[in-house]
Amino acid sequence: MKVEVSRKPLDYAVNRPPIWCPGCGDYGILEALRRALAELGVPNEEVVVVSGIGCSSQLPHFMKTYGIHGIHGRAVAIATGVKIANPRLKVVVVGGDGDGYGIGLNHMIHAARRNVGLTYLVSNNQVYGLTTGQMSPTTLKGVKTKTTPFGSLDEPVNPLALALAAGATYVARGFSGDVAHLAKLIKDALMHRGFALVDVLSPCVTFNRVNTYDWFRARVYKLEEAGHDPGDYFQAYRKALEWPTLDPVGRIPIGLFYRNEDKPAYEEEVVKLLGGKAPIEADLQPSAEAVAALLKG
Ligand SMILES: Cc1ncc(C[n+]2csc(CCOP(=O)(O)OP(=O)(O)O)c2C)c(N)n1
Ligand code: SF4
Repeated sequence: MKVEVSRKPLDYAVNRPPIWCPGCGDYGILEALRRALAELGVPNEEVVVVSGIGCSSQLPHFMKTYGIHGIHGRAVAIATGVKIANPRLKVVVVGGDGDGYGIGLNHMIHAARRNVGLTYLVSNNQVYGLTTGQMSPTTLKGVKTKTTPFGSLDEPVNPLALALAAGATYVARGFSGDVAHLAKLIKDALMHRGFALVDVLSPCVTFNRVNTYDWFRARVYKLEEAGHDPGDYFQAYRKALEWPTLDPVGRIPIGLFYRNEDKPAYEEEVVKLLGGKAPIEADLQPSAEAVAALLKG
C-alpha cells in the first residue's frame, strides 16, 4: 500500500541558511519553489535542481533534493540530459538572466522547440549580481550599470516573446515580491507536460537601484484578472510584447501567458523510440553486429 505523506515547504530546506543579501529576490523564488513542491507532495528524492553560475544559481545548495551547481549558461543543457535519462524526475532549472538569456540563451530556445519537460525558473534581476553589477541582457535601455556608465544603448531581450516564438508550451512571469502567486505558477509549471519557462521579476537590492520592489509593485498587473486567455497563442504573444518591448517603463503583465498540453514532451518521444523504456532502464549498448552494419553503411 502506498502511504501518502503530506509535505511542508521546510521539508525541502537544508540545515544551512541562504547566503544572499538581505532582501534579495532569490529568497522569494526559493520559498515559492519549496511551497510548490510541498503542495504537490513531490518526494525529495524525485527532484533535481540544476543551475548555472550566479547568485541565483546557488539555489540548489539550499534545497534538500538532488542538485547540480553547473557551469555558466549550461544549466538547461545539463538538465536536458537528466530529464531524458530519467523522465520520472521533476527537473527544475534555476539561474539568472545573464546565465539564461545571455551566454545560455541558445539552450533555452532548443529546449523550448524540443519541448523538454523542464521547469525553468529565471531570476530576472536585469543585472549581473554575482560579478557585482554589470549590464545584463534584460537591462533596460538607458539604465546605468558598472559597464554602462552613460546608460545602456541596447534594447533588452524579451524572454517571453522569444520562448513563445521558439515553441515553448508553458510561458509565465512571476514576481518574487508575490510569493503566493509565484508558487502557483511554479506548481502549474511542475505539472506541465513539456518545457515550462517561469521568468521571475526578482530585484537585486544591491546592484540594481532602478528595478526595485516598489518599481515593480507600481507596474505589475495579473493576467488572470485582465481576462487573458492562456490558450490563445497570438494573444499570449501580444501580451509578451507589452513589456519590455513596447513599453519598457509602463505596466507589466504577470501570470500565465500561454499553456498548451497537447504537444508530446521530448522525453516521451525518446521512451517511445526505446520501446517503452526510459534510457536509464534500457540496454543502450549496441551489439557488435549492429555497429558493424552501421559502419558498413
Ligand atoms: C564562462 C563564464 N563566463 C563568465 C563568468 C563570470 N560570471 C559568473 S556569474 C556571471 C553573471 C551573473 O549574472 P546572472 O546570470 O544574471 O545571475 P545573478 O548573479 O544576477 O543571479 C558571470 C558573467 C563565468 N563564471 N563563466
Ligand atoms: S548581489 Fe544582488 S542578486 Fe546577488 S545576492 Fe545580492 S541582492 Fe541578490
